[in-house]
Amino acid sequence: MTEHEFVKVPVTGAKEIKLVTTDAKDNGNTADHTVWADAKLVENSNKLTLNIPKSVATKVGEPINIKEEYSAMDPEDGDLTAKVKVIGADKVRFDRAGKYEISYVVTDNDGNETQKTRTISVVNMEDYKYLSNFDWKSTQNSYTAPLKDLSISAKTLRLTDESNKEVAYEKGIGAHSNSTIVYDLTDKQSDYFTSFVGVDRQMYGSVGSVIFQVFVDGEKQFDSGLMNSRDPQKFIEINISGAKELKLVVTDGGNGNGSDHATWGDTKLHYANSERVYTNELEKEVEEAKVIDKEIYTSESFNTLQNAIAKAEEMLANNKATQIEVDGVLASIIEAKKALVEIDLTQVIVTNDRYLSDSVKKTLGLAGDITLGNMLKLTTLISNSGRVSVNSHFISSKKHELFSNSFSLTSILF
Ligand SMILES: [Ca+2]
Ligand SMILES: [Ca+2]
Repeated sequence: MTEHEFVKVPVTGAKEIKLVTTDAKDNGNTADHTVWADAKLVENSNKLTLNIPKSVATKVGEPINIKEEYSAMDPEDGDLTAKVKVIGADKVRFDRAGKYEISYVVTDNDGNETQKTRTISVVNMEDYKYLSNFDWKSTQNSYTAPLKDLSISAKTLRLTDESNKEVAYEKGIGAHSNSTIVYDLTDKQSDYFTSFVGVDRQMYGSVGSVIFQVFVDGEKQFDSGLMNSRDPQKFIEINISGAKELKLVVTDGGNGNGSDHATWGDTKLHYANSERVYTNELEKEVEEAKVIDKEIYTSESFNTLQNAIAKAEEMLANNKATQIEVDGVLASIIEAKKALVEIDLTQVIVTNDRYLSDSVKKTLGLAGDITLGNMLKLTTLISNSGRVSVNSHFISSKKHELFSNSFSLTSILF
């Protein structure tokens, strides 16, 4: 060997590597200065770094951009971002509550697959659990411990509304400044926290004055400012998707804790409910399918649609179907609609009864042949002799015969 050569040898799983240089047989070892240049062990690792966006939550009807940035960097192959496959992003529906998973999958040049998943939670705010149904993790109180579902004076939780009227809440927390209540959110699968807050109505007109604060994972997400005893309640709504800890704080507002009855009213954790079943699309489709004109389609194709409609109506009436079942029937109606076969209305009607034929033409004002379409327009036909009388109901009840290729008008009418 006279020139340099690049050598690449797989050593996966090997225990020993031995580098050998010989004298290339016959000419001895004179001047055999050999060099292993830039010798290195390259790791074909699966230590790829895949960065994906965080799981997020939004409300039904409030779409968010889910095509956020992601990246894939492999120690050996470099930037593999272009090879990342995003799966499930097209299945996210912002018009339906649910938890939608988006997976990011990338395979490096050595075949190592890396996958990460995040969840898009779409929340109907009517899906909630009351916070007071859970135990808090800890409380710190300078005066007295908080109460679940009662004001701090052990009465109904009450606040003051915008028009200065009393509002009562069955659920919530009664606290007294200074108060800190901590909840562990890791087992609660919630996406939004909501609550009304204010000085309890019990202390209306008193010196009671407090400040409410909400911390999510140690970060302050809400501050009520100073609330006096006559102030109307304030509403809190915080996105807590993916959060681990919720901390509810009441301070004394700087004037001491006298009369500081602080009420957290109607305090809720809202979640993305995958069990919620949406039937609005099915209802709309059934409504539209029911007014389809049966006259212009073959009985067979029209009956298929009728069966799908009947199944849908049964499903809508019993109210027990899952979303998958509802969507299945919806698909079958859409399919049946597409598969409707139109009757050939240009088909010419044949009759040997000249008299009858003339009567039909006269009634419809026709000059040429009588077509099936003409017949379906026929609402009344009375021959001059008075022996023929037919209406559209009769015609449609005879559709099978009308549709067959070998009928004659007389066979229908007599
Ligand atoms: Ca690699
Ligand atoms: Ca105070």
